Formats: sequence, structure tokens, C-alpha cells
Amino acid sequence: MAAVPPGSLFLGFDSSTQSLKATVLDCNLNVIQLDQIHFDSDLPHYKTKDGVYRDPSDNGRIVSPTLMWIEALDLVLQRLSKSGLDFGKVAALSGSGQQHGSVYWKNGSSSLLSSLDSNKPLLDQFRNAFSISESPIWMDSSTTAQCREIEQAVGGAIELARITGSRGYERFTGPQIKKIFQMQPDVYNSTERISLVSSFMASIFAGKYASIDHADGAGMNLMDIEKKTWSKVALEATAPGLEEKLGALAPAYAVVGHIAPYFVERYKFSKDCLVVHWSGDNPNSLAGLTLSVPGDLGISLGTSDTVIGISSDPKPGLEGHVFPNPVDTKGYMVMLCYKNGSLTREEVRNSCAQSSWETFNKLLEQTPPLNGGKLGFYYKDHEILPPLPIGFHRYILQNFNGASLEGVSEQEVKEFDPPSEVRAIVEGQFLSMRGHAERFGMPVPPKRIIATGGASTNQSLLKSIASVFGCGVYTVQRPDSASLGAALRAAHGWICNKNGSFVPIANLYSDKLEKSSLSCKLSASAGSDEVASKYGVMMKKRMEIEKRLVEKLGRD
Ligand code: 5FX
Repeated sequence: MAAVPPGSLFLGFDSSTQSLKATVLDCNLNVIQLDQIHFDSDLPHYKTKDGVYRDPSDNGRIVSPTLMWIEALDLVLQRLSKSGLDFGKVAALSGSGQQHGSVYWKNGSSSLLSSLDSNKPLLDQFRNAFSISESPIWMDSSTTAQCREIEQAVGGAIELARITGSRGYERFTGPQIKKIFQMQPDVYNSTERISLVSSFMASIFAGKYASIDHADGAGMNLMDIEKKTWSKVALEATAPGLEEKLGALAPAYAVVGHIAPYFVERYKFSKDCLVVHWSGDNPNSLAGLTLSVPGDLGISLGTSDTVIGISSDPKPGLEGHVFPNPVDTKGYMVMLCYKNGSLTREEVRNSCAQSSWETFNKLLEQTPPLNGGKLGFYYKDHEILPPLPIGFHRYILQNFNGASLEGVSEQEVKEFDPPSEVRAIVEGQFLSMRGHAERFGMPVPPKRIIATGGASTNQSLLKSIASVFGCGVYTVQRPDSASLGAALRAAHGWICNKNGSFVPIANLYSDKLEKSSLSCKLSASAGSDEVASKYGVMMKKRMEIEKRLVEKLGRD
């Protein structure tokens, strides 16, 4: 295996919903520098709220300004430079993008990409590069009709899941592209290339269109997950001439090319610096958490909450997603995704805990596990899993003792007292994860859970996960596993490139995991088996109520 020259650095980015983060790893895989641009506060002129625009005139349409991501990129590089980063030492960079979001390059933009003027900011040069100025993102839920049309055209929802790893989902890029093709055919026709957020950012660094990688490509309802090629039938069901606009796919560990002269001249990167394909935030988190044992579950608590695991023989179905593993040639990752994560917890914090996490945690700790049989469903935004519209639903279970559901019935109520409301949202979110993970064939109980994402620094939440799932919860040193994973993947891509073929990622860290920033520690011990078993009974009731809610209110 090629050795990393001493002193080399690896740079990872995470272009997420609310911010752009950067993580720098040294060659011992220790984090030596971090920076972050928060879209709402650092770039207030875009007037985003939580990094997005919610369009009140189009039910469920949620977008972000594409140029904001570009401006953030110049800004984060300036900040890294000011705080002393020597870009000349960066051997390779890679990144993570919020999954499913798409960027539409106007005809003629490829020549713009390859001829950037290093005397001008990126923003000035890309102002006219896009046929759509507002990128549809993963929070969008306006494409239900397109999902059903695509499913029908390929032979049904199960068939679409079998081919692409997921049934039709509103936020997936194929249905988003179909909507644009149907509603704005001129815009579609004036687009020469469609990128994901990940391949879009990689394109800027490489000065040419970067491929969509296999892991993020699986989040489009367009890729055959077994063959790792575009699926002809899915392409045809989506829009004409699409394959040409998407370009070829590539493995996440492959190299796009050398960094563009713009960055060499403006930021003093070495011209030998490699740009490794970017991938989605969840695939990058899988890498950053070093998830490699099938019994491990990753739980990411961020703008979205996700549950991730690995599998060699996944069974795509009507729930959950299957993506190729970004750091393996054969394996897969399996995932559940919830739209109501941190922002919904924050809403309950604001209404019940005086906008303070400290008070929220106190209220959580002062209420008993199982919350006296109180169960809540909290959807501040249209939920993905289950597919339910905005709304809060609260129930009290009568005659619930945790032993069985015999004689247990539920009574719907309008509100809970603040402490019960806090416990109900937390338990509700984790019970849903446990119930759906079990139904999707993920390991329950897991051997261990590794938690990540901003909210994984909240010890009270970690304790609740441990008691709902009945296993220990571990954390890595930093909660931002997506940008850490991207920096690690930059190193992985560099080694694979120098070696001339794929190298297992564990070779990079097997002898230094404990001493590196990738090591994890036990943060919350497993709760009691008795309590976990009672949660199991409560979870069954929750899944029953959820099914009825979906029958009554859900999208078809
Ligand atoms: C995954 O399928 C999702 O939609 C979200 O987790 C986004 O990737 C968040 F960025």
C-alpha cells in the first residue's frame, strides 16, 4: 500500500442543509482544524431560514439558493486560510452533500467551469451558470404525483425498490427532475448537466463536471443498485434525454481529477492535490463512524434523523433505503430517514422548555421511562417515515403495564403537560426508529449504537436511546461525522489512486484507530433489559397507531 508522505493533510467538507463545514485531518487521522459557515447567520442576504426557503404557494416545495452554496465555499476557504491552514499540504480533498438535492447547469456552463479567473470570487463567475436558481432539496415533498407515475411506469413500487433500492420518494432526484421536465420543459431543455449537491461541489473543485458517485446516485430512484449503472427503465419513466444530462457514474473512492488552477492560484493548493468524488452526507457518516460490523447501528441526530447500518444482502422494500457502501466495492448500506429531527425537537423545546436545552433535559430526566403510557407523534414538516402530513398527535395508553398489549387501549388527547411533552417527543422518535429498524431487518437489539450529528452531544438524549434500544450508545470525538468521513474518504481515495486499485478502508486506520479522531467511546450504558422489553411492547402499540394514522391521513 502506498504510504502517505509525512506532513500531508486531507480536507473534508460537508455541504449540509444549514451549513458548510470543513474538517482537516493529518496523516495520523487526527483532526487538526475545523471551520463552518452557517448559512442563515453568515450569509444573511439570502434570507434563508434553517438554510432553506419554504414555498407557501406550492404545497411542500422546499428549495435552497444554489449560489449560496458557492459563496459559502469561497468563504470557508478564506476562513481556513486566515486561521493558518497551509493548503499546499493538502494531498486530497473530498466532501459530503445533503442527499438528493440537485443543481441544473445551463447549456454552455462546462466551459465556464474549466476557465475560472482566480482574481474573481466564485460567486461572480457562476451567477449565470444555472437554469434553475433554487435547487430542490431533500426536504421537498411536492412530487407525490411524479413518484406514483414513475412507480407505475416501472411495474410498481416494489419493482422500483428492487431496481433502485427505494420505492418512489418525493425528495429523491428522479421525481424532482420529472416535475421540472413536466412543469418547466424549457428549463429542462436548456440544462446540459444535472448534478447532486455532492457532485456539484466536486465539479467546482475539479473545474469540470464530476460524476455522481454510486452511493449518492442510489438516492435518485434512477440507478440500478446491483449493476451500479443508470437503469434504462427508470430513466425512461422520468424524462427524455436524461442519461446524457446525468453523465457517467463513478465509485465514491475514485478520483475526479486534480484540483482546478483557480484554487492553486487563489488559495495556494498544490497542483497535485486530488479531488476525490464527493458523496451524500449519510454515506460519508457511515465512513466517518467506521461502521463495518453488521450488528452496529449508526444514529445521526441532525436536521434529519437517520438510522444507518451495513448489509451484504439487503432486501429493498416499501420502507427504508439501500445504497452501495461508499467505502467498499461490494457491500451496501441500509438507511431509514426522518424529516422531523432537530428542528422539531427545537420546536418542542421552545414551547415547553423556555427555549433552553438545559431545561429540556431537566424535564426529560424528571419524567419516568415509558412516560406513564403517553405516546406522541410530532410532525412539524411533512414526514417521510411514516408518510404523514404536518400535525401533532398525542395519546394516553390505558391499562398499560409494559408486559403485554392485552386490554390496552389508547385515548387521543389535545395536549400533554410540558415535562410529558418533552419525554413524548424524545421517546416517540426513538421508538419509531426501533420499530422501523426491526421491520426493515436491521439488527434489533443492535450490538451497539454509534450516535452522531449535532444533537449527539446531548447526554440526556443518548441515555434515552440506550434505554429504548437496550444497548450501549457510543460517540466519536466530534459530532460531525459527515465532514470527518469526507476527510477520511479523501485519504482513502488518495491511497486507492496511488495504489492503482481499491484498498480496504480499514487498512488506513487498523493500527491507529484508538489514537485517531475516529475512535469512539461509550457515552451511555445499556438501560435495563426489563425497561427495553417494556419499550418493545409500547413500540408495537405505536406502530399500530401509526398505521391507522397513515390510513387516515397519509399520502398514497
Ligand atoms: C437522506 O435520505 C435524507 O434525505 C437526509 O438525511 C439528507 O441527506 C439530509 F441532508
